[in-house]
Amino acid sequence: MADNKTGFFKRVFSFGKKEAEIDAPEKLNQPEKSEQEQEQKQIPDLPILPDAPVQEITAPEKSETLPETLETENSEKIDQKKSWFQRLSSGLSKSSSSLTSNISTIFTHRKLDDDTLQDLEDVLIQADLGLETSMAITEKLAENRYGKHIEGEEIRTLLSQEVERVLAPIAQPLKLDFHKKPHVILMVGVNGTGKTTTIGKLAAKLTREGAKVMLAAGDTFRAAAVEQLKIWGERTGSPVISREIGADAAGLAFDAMQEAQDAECDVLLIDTAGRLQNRAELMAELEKVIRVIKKQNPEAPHSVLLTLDATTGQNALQQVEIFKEKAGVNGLVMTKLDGTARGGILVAIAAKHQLPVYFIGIGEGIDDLEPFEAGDFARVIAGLTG
Ligand SMILES: Nc1nc2c(ncn2[C@@H]2O[C@H](COP(=O)(O)OP(=O)(O)O)[C@@H](O)[C@H]2O)c(=O)[nH]1
Ligand SMILES: [Mg+2]
Repeated sequence: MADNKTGFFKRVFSFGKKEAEIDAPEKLNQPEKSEQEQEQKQIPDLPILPDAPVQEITAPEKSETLPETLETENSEKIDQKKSWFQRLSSGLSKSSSSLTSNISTIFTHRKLDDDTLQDLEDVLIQADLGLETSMAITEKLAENRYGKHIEGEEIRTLLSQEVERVLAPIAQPLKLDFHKKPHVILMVGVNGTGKTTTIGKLAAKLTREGAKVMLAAGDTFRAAAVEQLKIWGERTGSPVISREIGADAAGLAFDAMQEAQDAECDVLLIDTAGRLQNRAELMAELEKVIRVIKKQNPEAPHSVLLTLDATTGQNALQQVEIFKEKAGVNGLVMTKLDGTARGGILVAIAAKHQLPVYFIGIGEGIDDLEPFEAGDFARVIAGLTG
């Protein structure tokens, strides 16, 4: 079914047996199913789900499948027509143009010497790439081109190569194992970083693929947050589990786990209230939510995703550290790469933390979230056009 489809989803989620082998090796020891049993399993309610175990699911082109009800804004319609690379380029234009214009300024009519190398290193550090990557780039340049005239284009190419080298290991697809029923994704992060929006965008991607998705409004502090999630629930046709304002978030998560299991959902996306990483009592509350989820299923949450707002720059590094320690974050989503000059922070985070970055957000719209691609990102940030 999926073999003839190509497109971005291949990079987004992996499904099926391959993943089950990785995540649940004990499944391999189970006896082979009879052909009849397998045949029965081939009549799924949800054709894309792991009942077709050897398939890696790919997505149809967005423009073909986007239901009309989701086309809410003209700007979104226009965006869909552009390729992802173009959209990424325009989203990241502030980051790349400030970087590349500073590089051009340094090298206009100047040779590559100690002064220009130092200036370049400063520019790269200012662009939030981190000391390690900035030094690696300047050292590489010094090795090969010291004392010579060098063109901006050559530096941009080298910059792109070095950035890609750092990012490649952490640009991974989010692997969803639908054998889990549900695969539980807990979304955590500082207030305003894009947790709820990212849940909505992910629910849209998943439901478009036919997955049965449930949402849990775990930000029980704010009525607006619950309403916001309900709107995403309506847009994506996903039921939303919510409680009255002020209710215990852990209790809600517990109930949502039960409901998602009873309803045989494929994915349960649990929202949480935003919290600063340095507020111990709020982090303890998050730990409690996780403990309670584990009471329902010791393997859950299967994915703990941290949303990072690219506009916050260096503070994101500390957020990763603490949320990783306290909440067992095992993947990142970087949001708001549009409209910031600080997109280079992704490179510093990659170099430091080695956590997979599954998605990047480049806008508020339903389609403004895409799987993270190291090569594209590196070329765009270095100001290369193709
Ligand atoms: N420009 C831009 N805005 C975003 C992005 N992701 C989220 N937002 C906006 O950021 C604000 C906070 O997002 P929200 O999901 O409520 O954050 P939360 O507090 O972590 O749940 C909202 O206005 C979102 O529309 C993004 O990738 N780009
Ligand atoms: Mg929220």
